[in-house]
Amino acid sequence: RSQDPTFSSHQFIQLALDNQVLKFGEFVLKSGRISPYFFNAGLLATGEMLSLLARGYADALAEQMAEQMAASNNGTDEQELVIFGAAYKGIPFVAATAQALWHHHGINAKWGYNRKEAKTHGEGGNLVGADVSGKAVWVLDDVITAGTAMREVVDILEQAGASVAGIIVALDRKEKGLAEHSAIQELAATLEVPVRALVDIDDLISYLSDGESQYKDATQLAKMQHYRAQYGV
Ligand code: OMP
Repeated sequence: RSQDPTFSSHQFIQLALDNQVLKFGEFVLKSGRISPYFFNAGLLATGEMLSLLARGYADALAEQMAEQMAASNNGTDEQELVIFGAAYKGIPFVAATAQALWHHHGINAKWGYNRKEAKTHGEGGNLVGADVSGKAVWVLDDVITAGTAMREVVDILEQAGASVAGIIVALDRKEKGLAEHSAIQELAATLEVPVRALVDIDDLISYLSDGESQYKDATQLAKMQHYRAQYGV
């Protein structure tokens, strides 16, 4: 058993299904949509799953940094990486990702997060960790459906004088946002930044249709495809 997992979407989906992080049934979403599946990132609650997730975020960030470096003048610019996780679920993810960036990529990222309740004593404020003011910050989050949660995080950062450098989510459900485009496409277009996902609904659908998978299930697959036809992009 690996003590040092590299990210694979196949392994991530399998672990998520084995641990009920991904569940099938009938779920009312934040957007009001009724979904035949739900991804509960709060249940990524083992060392193995947290490490795999953090590795996924870290690998995606390292790739982005390398691309930006290659695109910059002569490829030698020192790039600063600031990462941000929104309360509450984003907090352990951003901390674990900072460690994975350091251990696996030698990248010394600055990391921070917000509190939900502003502190009125001590240092005050509602941001903790790296100072994001004046910085372009990468946001890590769990799931994107219609994009509401992510727009709230963007507001928090803008109020703190930061801008968004890019967004990485664990799962992109690839659903319509405010209009006909996907929530991810809308965010990428309005913020003009890269938005990436470690896995998406198509990865999950192909996993469920794979003959090798113990989760292969024609009825569930049909429900997923029906939902996808209604809300998907
Ligand atoms: P949007 O704000 O519509 O993009 O929904 C994203 C948020 O919904 C996430 O941050 C979660 O709080 C929650 N959610 C999940 O956690 N898992 C899902 O599979 C679906 C949702 C959801 O309600 O859409």
